[in-house]
Amino acid sequence: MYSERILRLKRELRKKRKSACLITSLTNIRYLAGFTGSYACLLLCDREDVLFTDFRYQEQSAREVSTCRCVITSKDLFVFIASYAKKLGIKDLSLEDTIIYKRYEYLSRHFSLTMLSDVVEDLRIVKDASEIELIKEAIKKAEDAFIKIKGHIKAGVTERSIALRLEESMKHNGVDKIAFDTIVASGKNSALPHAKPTQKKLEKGDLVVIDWGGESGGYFSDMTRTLLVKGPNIEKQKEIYDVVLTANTSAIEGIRTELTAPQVDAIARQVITDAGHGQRFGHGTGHGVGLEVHEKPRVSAKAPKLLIKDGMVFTVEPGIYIPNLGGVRIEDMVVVSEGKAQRLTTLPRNIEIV
Ligand SMILES: [Mn+2]
Repeated sequence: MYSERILRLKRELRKKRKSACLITSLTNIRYLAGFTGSYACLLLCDREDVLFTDFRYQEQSAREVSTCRCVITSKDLFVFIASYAKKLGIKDLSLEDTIIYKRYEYLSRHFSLTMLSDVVEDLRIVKDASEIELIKEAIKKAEDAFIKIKGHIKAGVTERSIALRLEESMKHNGVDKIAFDTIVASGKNSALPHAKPTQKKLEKGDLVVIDWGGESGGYFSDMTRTLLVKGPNIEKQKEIYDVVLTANTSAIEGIRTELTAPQVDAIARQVITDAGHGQRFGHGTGHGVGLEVHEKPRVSAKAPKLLIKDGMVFTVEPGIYIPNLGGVRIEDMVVVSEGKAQRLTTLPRNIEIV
C-alpha cells in the first residue's frame, strides 16, 4: 500500500520533470510511509527512499515503516538531511510549500529548490478501501458516543457540560483524539456557525447545534446534528430545520461523478435560496475528510471545479443561521461509490425534540 502511494507520487513528480523531493508534512509522511510519530522528514528519490527521525522514534519507526529505509540522527535534522542528500548526488530538490521558512532558506543554500503545492494532498483525495474502513470506524465511535450522552441534552443543562460529556464519551469509545473543539451552541448562540460552548443553559425552544468528531487509526470523522428543545413558538425553528434537511438530502441524492464539487454545493444552496435564506448560508456545503478533518475536495461555490470521483469522502453540511433566532446545520459524511454518494453517517436526521 505505502510503496504504491510513493510510486504514484513519483509518477506525479516525473510529470513535472522532478525526481527528488523532501516531504515535511507529518500527515503526508503518515500517508506515504505509515509513520505516526511527531518528528520526521521523508526523502524520496530514484536511488532510495529514506525516513529521517531521531532517537525517540527509533523503535517506532522500525515497527511502522517497512517500505523506506529509516535513518536515526541526533544532529540537526535539516543539516543532516542536506549532507545525506548531497551524498546521494541530489542537486534539485522539490519541497512542500508548507515547509517552515527557515528550513527552506537553509536548504536553498545547498540545492536548487522547487515548490510542490498539494501534490500529496491531491493524491489523498481519493481514498482506498482500507482508508474508508478507518473512516467508518471513526464515524461509528463518534456516533455511539453521541447516542450514549443524548439523554443528557435537555433544558437546564449547559452547553459546556454537553460538550464535555460528548468528548469524554468519545474517548471512552476508543477515539484516539478529539477532532476539533466540540461545538454545542444553543438558542441565539446557534446562529454562530463556529460557536464555542458556553455556560449558557439550554432553554425552551432553543435550537441546539452539536458538531463533533474524533480520530481513529489516523482518520477523522466530522458530523453535526441540530436538536430542538421543546417549548412554545417553535414553528419557525422547525421550518428552517426542514429547509436544511431538504438541502442536505437533495445534495447527497444529487451527487454524481459527472458533477463538479461547486455543482454539488449549488444543489444545497439552491434549496436554501429558494426558501429565502440564501444570505444565511454563508459557508461552503462541505469538505473532504481523511487524515485531516478538513482536506480536499472543497465542496463550495468558489472551490476549483474538480470532478467528483469514486473514493472521495466528504461532508455535506448545509446550514441556516438567523441572528436572534438560532441556526440549524445537518452534517453527514458521504463516500462516492459507483458514481453516487453513499451516506456514511448513520444517525437519524429527522428533527428530534428533546
Ligand atoms: Mn465539517
